[in-house]
Amino acid sequence: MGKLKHPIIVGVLTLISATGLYFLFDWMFTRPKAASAQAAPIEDLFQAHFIMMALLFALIMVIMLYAVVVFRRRPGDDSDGPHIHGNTGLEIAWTIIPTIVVIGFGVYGLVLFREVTAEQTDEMVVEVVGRQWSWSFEYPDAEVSSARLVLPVDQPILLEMYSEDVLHSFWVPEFRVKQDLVPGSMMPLRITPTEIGSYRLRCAEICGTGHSDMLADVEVVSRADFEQFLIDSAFRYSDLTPEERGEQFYVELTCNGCHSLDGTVGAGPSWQGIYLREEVLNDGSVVIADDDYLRRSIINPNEQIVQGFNEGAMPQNFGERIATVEAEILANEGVEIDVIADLIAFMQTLDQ
Ligand code: HEC
Ligand SMILES: [Cu+2]
Repeated sequence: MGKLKHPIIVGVLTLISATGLYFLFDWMFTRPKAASAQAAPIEDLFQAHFIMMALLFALIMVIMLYAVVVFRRRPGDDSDGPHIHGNTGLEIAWTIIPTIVVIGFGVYGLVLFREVTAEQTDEMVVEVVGRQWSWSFEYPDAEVSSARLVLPVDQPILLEMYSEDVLHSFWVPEFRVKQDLVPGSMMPLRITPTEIGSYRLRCAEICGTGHSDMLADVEVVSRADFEQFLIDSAFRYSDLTPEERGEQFYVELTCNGCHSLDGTVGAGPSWQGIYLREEVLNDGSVVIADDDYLRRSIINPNEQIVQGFNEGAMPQNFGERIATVEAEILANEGVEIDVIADLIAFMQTLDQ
C-alpha cells in the first residue's frame, strides 16, 4: 500500500457516501408519478443529475473531512507542513474534467430536448387557451370545447396553445414537460399520456392576482371513454330551445347575410318585428306575415315578393338545404327538428 493508502481509502469512502447520497437525493426530491412518454427521458435526466450531485458532493466532503481527521496535528507536534507551490497536473485535471462534464450535460440536454419536442406520427391536436385566470380546451376535429382537458391514453397529442392576455405556462407535473403561452403566438407542446388517471393543470407563470386559481382538471381516459366524452360534449341542436336553434340556423344558413335584426334594410327586408307584421307585396296587396306566409316565403320566395325587392333575390334552394339539415340532425341526434318552425320561433322574439 504505502503511497496509495490515502487515495484508495478516500476513493472507497467517496463511492460509499455517493451511493448513500444518491438514494437520499432521490428520496428528498420527490416527483409525482411519471405519466407521459416524455416523462421517461426527463426522469433519466433527473437521475443523471442526482448521480452527478452525489459524486461531487461526496468527493469534496470526503476529501475535506478525511484531511481534517487523518492529517490533524497530534499533541506535541510543532513541525511545519510541507510548502507546496501548486500542482500543474491536478490543475489541468480539475479544469478539463468539469469542462467535459458540463459540455456533456449540455449535449445530453439538447438531444433530450429535441427528442421530447419531436413531431410524432398520428398526432391529435387540442387547442389550449389560457387567460386571466382560466383555461379552456378545444377539440377542433370534433368541434367540442371543454373546461376540462380530457385525453385518450397512449395517444400522441399536440397542444396548440394561445394566451389571450399575458404570459401563462402550461404545467402538469406528472407529464414532466412545461411550456409558456406567449400572447400573439401559437406555442406547441407535445405529450403522450401513458397512465389513466386524474391530474391537475397549473399555470406556472405568475400572471396576476388570480394566478394561484388558474387550475384545470386533466383526465387521461381510455379510448372508449374519450369517444364518449366527445359525444357527451358535442354541440347538440336538440339541447337548445326552438328560439335558440332558430338563431343558430339564422347564422348557419346565412340568412344573416341579407336579413338584419335591427331594422336596417339589407339585400332583404329586416326581420325586426317581422312576425305578424303587415307586409305590402309588389302587386300592392297586403298580407299578414303569419306562420304560413313565412314558411312559404322561405321555401318558395318567388311566390310572393315584398314590395321594393326583386324576384329571385332570395335564394330559391332553401327548401332543399333545410331538408338536408333536418336529415343530418335526425341521423346524428335521432330527433326530428322543424327548422322553419324554429326560425319562426326566433322571429317571434324580434319585436322591435
Ligand atoms: C341573398 C340574400 C338572401 C338570403 C341569404 C336570404 N334571404 Fe330571405 N329574402 C331576401 C329578399 C331579397 C327578400 C325579399 C323578396 C322576397 O320576398 O322574396 C327575402 C324575403 C324573405 C322573407 C319574407 C320577408 C318579409 O318581410 O315578408 C322571409 C321570411 C325570408 N326571406 C326568410 C329567409 C330565411 C329564413 C333565410 C335563411 C334560411 C333567408 N331568407 C335568406 C333575400 C335573402
Ligand atoms: Cu396564468
